[in-house]
Amino acid sequence: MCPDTGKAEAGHRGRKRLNAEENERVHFKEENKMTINNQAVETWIGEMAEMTRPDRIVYIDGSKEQIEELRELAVRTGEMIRLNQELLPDCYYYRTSPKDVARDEKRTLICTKTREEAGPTNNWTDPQEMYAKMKKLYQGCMKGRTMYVIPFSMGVPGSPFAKIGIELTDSVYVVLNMCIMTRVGAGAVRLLEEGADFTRCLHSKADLNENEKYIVHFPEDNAIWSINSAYGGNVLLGKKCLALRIASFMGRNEGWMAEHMLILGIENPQGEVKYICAAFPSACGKTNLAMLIPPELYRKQGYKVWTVGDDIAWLRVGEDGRLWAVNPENGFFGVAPGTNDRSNPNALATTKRGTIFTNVARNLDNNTVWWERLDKEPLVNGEDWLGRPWNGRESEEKGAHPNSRFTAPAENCPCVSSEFNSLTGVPISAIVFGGRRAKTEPLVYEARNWNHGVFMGASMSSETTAAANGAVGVVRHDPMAMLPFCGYNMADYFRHWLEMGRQVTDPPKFFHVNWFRTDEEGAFIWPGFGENLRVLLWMLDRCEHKVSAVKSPIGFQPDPRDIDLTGLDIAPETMKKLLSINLDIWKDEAAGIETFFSQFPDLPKELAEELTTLKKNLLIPTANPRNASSSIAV
Ligand code: GTP
Ligand code: SPV
Ligand code: MN
Repeated sequence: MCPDTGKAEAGHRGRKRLNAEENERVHFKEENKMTINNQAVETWIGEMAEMTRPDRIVYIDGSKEQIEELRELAVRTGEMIRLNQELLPDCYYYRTSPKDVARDEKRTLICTKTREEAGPTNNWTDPQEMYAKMKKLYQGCMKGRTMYVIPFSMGVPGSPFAKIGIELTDSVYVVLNMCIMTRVGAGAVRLLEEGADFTRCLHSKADLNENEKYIVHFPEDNAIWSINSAYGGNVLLGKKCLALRIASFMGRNEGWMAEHMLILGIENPQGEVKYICAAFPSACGKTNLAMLIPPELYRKQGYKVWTVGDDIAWLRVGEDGRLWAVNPENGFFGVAPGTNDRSNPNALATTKRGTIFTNVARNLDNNTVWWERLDKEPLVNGEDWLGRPWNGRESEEKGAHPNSRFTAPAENCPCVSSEFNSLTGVPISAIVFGGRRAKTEPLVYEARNWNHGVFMGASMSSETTAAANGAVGVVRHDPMAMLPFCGYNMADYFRHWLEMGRQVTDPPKFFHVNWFRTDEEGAFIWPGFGENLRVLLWMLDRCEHKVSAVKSPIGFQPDPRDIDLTGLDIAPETMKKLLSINLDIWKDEAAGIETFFSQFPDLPKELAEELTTLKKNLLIPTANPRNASSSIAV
């Protein structure tokens, strides 16, 4: 039985029953009691409480004391495990229900007034119908529980980019994660008291009934309702739900953009920093690229990489006509497997304090955490992500779930940018699109102009990953890595991108990358990770007109000699292979793009024109890189 509801326990194995006496001792210090002096806020909280019937309502101020009390509560109820506080201070461990381990795209809806406004790529139901259905599910679902009120800001409060939300939840795990991922408390409350509008976010884990799980967005009402999940993107409503789906809708109406992009700064030996945004689908390398450590050769020269964001960028046109970006989040919800001191030492360092680990394996020798490829030695005396005894030497199964995650404060990150809290953001020199493609996409190429860049993003495909429920490794179209995150009709989203291009008078350059090309044996050809800097530096050289490029049917490609391979064991032949495109494969690709686009009756004509150009270009043989006439001016 679930301790605080009396309902059947659908997950959280090993959770202790909380007796009435213990429950009594759960209290919050008087100074933590707060109110939000805003009639609309009070009315809404009252209505939601009326429907969900919690025993108590607790306002979250984000203070250290309150967070500590909630951690203690979670440990007492068995919801979380306190990890070794010497090795991992303030770190906790959490397991979700075994079937609640990733975003659930099938159960994620965009409920606009008309189906057309949500578009062909989103699940849609009439909002009134969905409200009615969900009200039934929410009825009394917080009985015996506490409703936590989390006022939060996406972006630094007071920044022109910032948006305010309030999440109501019955999950302590959600509260503690939101306190890492967003800016909770005073700043948001001040803006609310000044009358700021806010996104109404309601979450209940209810009884984790997977057949009644819904993550529903009502963009026209600035509201998000989520029920029957306790996993990351489904329940940390500031993240994908607000900062992408709702924000993309707001951005279209208000003239800005919400994108599934990392933001990084590259500092050159002269101390100049240039910023790049990159959109890759889930589990395709955003966190890793954002925290990249330059290869030794570059470190010695003085190159540095600074992390502004690893997942979401909000972009506006500055007064100078450039595109400026902020990261609306305050922490990282990163993929654990594969993170180690060679692949991403910065991410690993970020998780050493104040981090919540979800669905990784636990090392019982020292009460720390473990996941696949953390180190060379397999975990021997462990517990897998399902809580079963696990010995990595003997077990055929994985210790950590492939989508197991860490939630870590950005301030822990050794390479966090000094601009992380900037109110105005950072100016963007380049926008990069990319994904996992075994064969089709070359290592890198450049768009001819803004519209071609939009086409490049709109026609992107990538292999699916464990970040969402469903098959893994299936190639699907994922425009701008936003297929699961666009809060309105994707044809209108493309139109908005094109419109933004008309407003940006000093535009960034667009590039497409693929770190995941494989050889005949299926092994990755490009070493990736830190070495990706070599490709980024070529991009910046292009932005600064320092190198020429070669025309190809799909865009401008580097002269292979312009990507520095010093110190890498990559033969020039291999580089050529990485940059090559196969015209037959690309003809199929173009046909696939045409089919994908055909579902949008209202596709902007600019994209149809770009497709026509691509098809025309594919009949032309690839230019010889050494042929001067095919080089374009810098
Ligand atoms: P989300 O948090 O789901 O949005 O994922 P993400 O885009 O931040 O991806 P992340 O950086 O966590 O990487 C996902 C997986 O890809 C990890 O297992 C990484 O080890 C792997 N990966 C990241 N960068 C590279 C790379 O350059 N080359 C290769 N081969 N693998 C990479
Ligand atoms: C992703 O899937 O892109 C994530 C994880 O970053 S989640 O927050 O669950 O969406
Ligand atoms: Mn990530």
